[in-house]
Amino acid sequence: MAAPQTSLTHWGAFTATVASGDIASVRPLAGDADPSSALGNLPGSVRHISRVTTPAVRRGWLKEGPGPSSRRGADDFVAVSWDELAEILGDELRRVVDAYGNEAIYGGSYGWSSAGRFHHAQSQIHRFLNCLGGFTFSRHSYSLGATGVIMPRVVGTHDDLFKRSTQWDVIVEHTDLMVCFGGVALKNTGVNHGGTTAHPARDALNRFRAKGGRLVSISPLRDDLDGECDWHAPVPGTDVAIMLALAYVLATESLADLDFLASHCTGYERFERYLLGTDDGVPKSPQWAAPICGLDAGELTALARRMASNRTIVTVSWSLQRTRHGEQAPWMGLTLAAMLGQIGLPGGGFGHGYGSMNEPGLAPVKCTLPRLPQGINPVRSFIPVAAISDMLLHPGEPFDYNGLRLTYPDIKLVYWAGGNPFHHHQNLPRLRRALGRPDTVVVHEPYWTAMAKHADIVVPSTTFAERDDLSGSRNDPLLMAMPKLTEPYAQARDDYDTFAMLAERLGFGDAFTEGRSSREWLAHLYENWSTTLDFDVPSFAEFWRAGRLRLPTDDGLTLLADFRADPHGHRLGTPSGLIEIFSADIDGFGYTDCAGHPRWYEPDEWLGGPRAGRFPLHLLANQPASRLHSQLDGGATSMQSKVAGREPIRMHPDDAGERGLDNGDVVRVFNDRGACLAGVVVDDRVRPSVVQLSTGAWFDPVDPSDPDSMCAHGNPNVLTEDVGTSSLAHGCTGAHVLVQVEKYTGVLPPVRAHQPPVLAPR
Ligand SMILES: Nc1nc2c(c(=O)[nH]1)N[C@H]1C(S)=C(S)[C@@H](COP(=O)(O)OP(=O)(O)OC[C@H]3O[C@@H](n4cnc5c(=O)[nH]c(N)nc54)[C@H](O)[C@@H]3O)O[C@H]1N2
Ligand SMILES: Nc1nc2c(c(=O)[nH]1)N[C@H]1C(S)=C(S)[C@@H](COP(=O)(O)OP(=O)(O)OC[C@H]3O[C@@H](n4cnc5c(=O)[nH]c(N)nc54)[C@H](O)[C@@H]3O)O[C@H]1N2
Ligand SMILES: [Mo]
Repeated sequence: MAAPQTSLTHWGAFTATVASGDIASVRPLAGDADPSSALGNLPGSVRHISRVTTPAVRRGWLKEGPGPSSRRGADDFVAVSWDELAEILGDELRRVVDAYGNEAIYGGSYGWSSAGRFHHAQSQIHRFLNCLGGFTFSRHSYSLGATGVIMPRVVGTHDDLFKRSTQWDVIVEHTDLMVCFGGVALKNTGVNHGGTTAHPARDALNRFRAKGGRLVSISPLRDDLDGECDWHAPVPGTDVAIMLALAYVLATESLADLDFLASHCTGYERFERYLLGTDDGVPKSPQWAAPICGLDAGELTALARRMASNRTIVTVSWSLQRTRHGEQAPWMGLTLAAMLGQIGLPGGGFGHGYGSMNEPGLAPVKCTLPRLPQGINPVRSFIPVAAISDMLLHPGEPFDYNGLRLTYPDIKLVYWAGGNPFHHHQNLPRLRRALGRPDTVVVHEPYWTAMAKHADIVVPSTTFAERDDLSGSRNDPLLMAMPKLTEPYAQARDDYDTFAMLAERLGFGDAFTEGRSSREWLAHLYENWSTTLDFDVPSFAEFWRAGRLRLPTDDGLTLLADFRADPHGHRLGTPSGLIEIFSADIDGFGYTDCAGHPRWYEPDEWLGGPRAGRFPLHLLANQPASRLHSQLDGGATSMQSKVAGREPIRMHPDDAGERGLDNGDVVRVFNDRGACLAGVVVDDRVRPSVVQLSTGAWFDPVDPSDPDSMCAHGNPNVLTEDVGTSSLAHGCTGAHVLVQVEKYTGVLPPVRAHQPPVLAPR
């Protein structure tokens, strides 16, 4: 056994022992107060049965050549050599570019891949495709699709809401009351994009309580805020109605800070007409909200008064914007905080994403980070990221996005590296049909995910454990060396080496590699970066030997403190320079699903609407506690969470009893879009009429040749609707869906999700 080595993932840093070419054990980094249990998925991940061991081509594609096909996801694969792969893939890229132009390549390639800065699959593929002449790209993320469009328009930024959020220490010291829409789900703070070396949120909440701070959690799940708090369990998706009711009390009881609204905001008067019902005759009072949200009007009134008489921070989790009309919750949360007048005061104001990611509440580093230059994309064609199926199914058709009228391009080749659309996208039956449309689908993957199984050309990638890299995350004080832990498994290659090989073949090898090996790139990125700093750092060799480098951080931040102190000197990046409670620009777009000020819209997928008559349970497809998305779903922590081999579905004892269900039963979860199996966990911490089935179980169609086939494993995206948040952002709406649940009485299909497909030699 080699000496233990330290490395890191998006869910934490650790020291690993390695044996027989695989990770044997991991220990969290010393000093991490609350390490993520997902570290338990790492042992055995290098040689897991689901690894892609060879370059492979779908049999039908090899036989018939490029073209639309309904066989994607159902066909066998043929193993090919690296030389054959280079020829096949190089020729196909050339064919598509020559015949249709670079716009016909979709290279948005959304996904989290691994934590290193250099072997970041999305950066690698974008650099490669830019060298090839460009590609149709995607904007924003599944995480923050709505926020990424609405918040820059109304508060001038979205990144700074997280990067420069009010820090935990400031909250502990100054806040009296933390009102948390969506709770502060500690399971999610395990994770940070780019890696994280410490997890301070749990300790911060405990210190906050010990100092007398009070927590209010507004969430359908009790354990979204672990430990003592006032829990209000609303009907999911009704937070905007709740916030309006709180705002109404502030407005009508002279508790709103009119000075702050006049000096730092614009458009309050317009909004207030809506709030009071001046024009529509509907005052958005607690009495109005109560039947919508299922909370008591008196309790809402009392909460509003309490908020006004304390140093209060209003926090909105990211989940609230991953639903239809998702623009409204962060906008209305900001508006509510503005009415309280505490934005920019220590411990008061607004927060977005506490308990969504580790980052909010942590100090940002005072510098940029090393980054692989991606080059320039001359192609202007793009989609909002969650419009992938719409794009593939509707080439040439117009669509609305953020005030623009755009057209979907005609995609011939889809090229993915570092993401799993069968994890992240909604309505998988529709996605399967959409993926039947292009001529060719290429996927780089370490594992046989459903996306790899739906590809025509599969390229085996190394994992982070099989190559040298370095980390870096904007709110993490440590830059970490990520040394190779073991040799690449089977025929896996670094994405960089695959792209370098293809670039060479296509005639732009030097432009892509600049003559550097990946190890030389690491030193180059580090050294280039170090020249941009106004402080000294050790040489790359010294950094690599030490294994980590502590970066200076900006401590003690309060979100928007500068703006509060001097709204003219620190104008926001909005048209008015102020917080826009009314946005003339958005109003001018004339969208029926996103007006000029925050307002309540009834979603289709909610318990108060007609659809609930057929599908009476509200399913929360939230982030899994046992892993990051679909990554390492076959690992120990993830597998231990399964029930009868299926993803657990949590439900209230009343809903279970009504259906004759008990712990350990396998159920069919269904609606008119699809169905999946799941394993029952009965739990009174779930609000009645709500069920929770986290994302991430690998999609496992019982009949792979039928796009509507049931998933045997429990992937909630067979159920979710593929619709954008609104015409403004077209963000992901996967968080919520209405379903019915019944005991599964048929013969249980085996779970084959982690098995590789049939692989024949050529
Ligand atoms: N219903 C519903 N759906 C959702 C959500 C929800 O709340 N509800 N949440 C959404 C959110 S917020 C997100 S961010 C997305 C996440 O969606 P994704 O980011 O697409 O999910 P991951 O499982 O992280 O996929 C990363 C893939 O990269 C692969 N990988 C790892 N390292 C490498 C590498 O070095 N090279 C290559 N080529 N591949 C690598 C992994 O094996 C894995 O398959 O899901 C979204 N989908
Ligand atoms: N362990 C783990 N952590 C993760 C991830 C992971 O895969 N695993 N993914 C990471 C990523 S990429 C992202 S973007 C973030 C996402 O962060 P979030 O979007 O905040 O995460 P979720 O777990 O989907 O939702 C948090 C909680 O919000 C509650 N909620 C859902 N709908 C509603 C609603 O309508 N009203 C109210 N009041 N509450 C609601 C749910 O009960 C849920 O548990 O998580 C990150 N953290
Ligand atoms: Mo995300």
